[in-house]
Amino acid sequence: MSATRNQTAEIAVLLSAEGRDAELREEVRLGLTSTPKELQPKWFYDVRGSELFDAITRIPEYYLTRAERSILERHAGEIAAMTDATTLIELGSGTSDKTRILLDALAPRLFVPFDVSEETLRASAQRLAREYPDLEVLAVVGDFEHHLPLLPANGRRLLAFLGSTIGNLQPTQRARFLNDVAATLGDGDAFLLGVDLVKSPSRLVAAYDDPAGVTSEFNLNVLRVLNRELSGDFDVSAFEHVAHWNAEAEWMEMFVRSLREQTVRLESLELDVAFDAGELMRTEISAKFHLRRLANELEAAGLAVERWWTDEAGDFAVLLAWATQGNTAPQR
Ligand code: SAH
Ligand code: AVI
Repeated sequence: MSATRNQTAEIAVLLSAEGRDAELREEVRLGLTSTPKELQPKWFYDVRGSELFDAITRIPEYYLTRAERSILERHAGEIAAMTDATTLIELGSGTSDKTRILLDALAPRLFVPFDVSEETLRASAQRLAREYPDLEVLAVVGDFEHHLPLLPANGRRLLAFLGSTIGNLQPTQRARFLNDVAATLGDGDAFLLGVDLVKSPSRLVAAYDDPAGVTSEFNLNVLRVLNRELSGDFDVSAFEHVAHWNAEAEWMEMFVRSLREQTVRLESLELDVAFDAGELMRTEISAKFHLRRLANELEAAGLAVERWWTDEAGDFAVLLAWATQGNTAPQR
């Protein structure tokens, strides 16, 4: 894959609209016919969903983005010196807002924002290409659960996965993903992972159930996605947002709760879905981590944690790791 400069990003599509549609249909059919019902969080991110997530990052209760930004601001120079990367790849890049801190410190030759949400990715990649005229920007539309082996392999790479998006994967998905990351990293490539840490349930619930109702809008938006993409007739006003701390699993979970007994039709799937009054459908988990335990998990997947940093309050952490099998960290 090569890219044209002139302040324009090149776009590579690994996940076609047809491929995405087929996956959406399969996952939604499975999720809505299971007991309990469940949807995968990656369907949140249509254009409106990405805008709503962006708004979430600015609400006072959602400390995650600010905490991660403060870590990057303080340690990006160190990360750049330790990795010496010439290519920065960002998985689940969204608007690549915090990434600018890494771009400024690293000054890589190539930046590869990677996301499943095509329109948001295209817009933010073009914005970055204009802002950084000397940077080659190659945006990749793909799914990080399927397409890691297809990432460009130019130069020494830093693979960043920020925002604690890893927490949105179920433990089995997470283990598979970490194995894929380890298999993808070549000699001297590094993995930079941002994670939210376990803390008081009251702060966590406030972060996922803000009084302004932005998270509620974000959550319920997934029903609008299904209405549009699958010719559904969800009455969004007949559902409400629920955020709950699952103490046993140590994750926040979001649900939509049916406010009445109702049947929803998804015409494209020729599927009628019955909801009881009060029935919960899970739309997201957001796991919270203990650093030592997470480092062991990375180790088991073949990733050796070299360093981690937290913000001053100890709310959030950024870890830097190398693959252990056949790979070596850069000599310093
Ligand atoms: N990294 C940014 C955005 C986080 S929002 C930040 O830290 O603020 C999560 C992002 O991951 C969204 O842009 C969403 O489209 C993307 N995403 C979710 N699941 C994905 C998947 N399976 N493959 C690729 N991108 C995914
Ligand atoms: C993208 N992801 C890490 C966010 C999170 O905190 O789990 C999505 C989100 N859900 C509710 N608020 C934000």
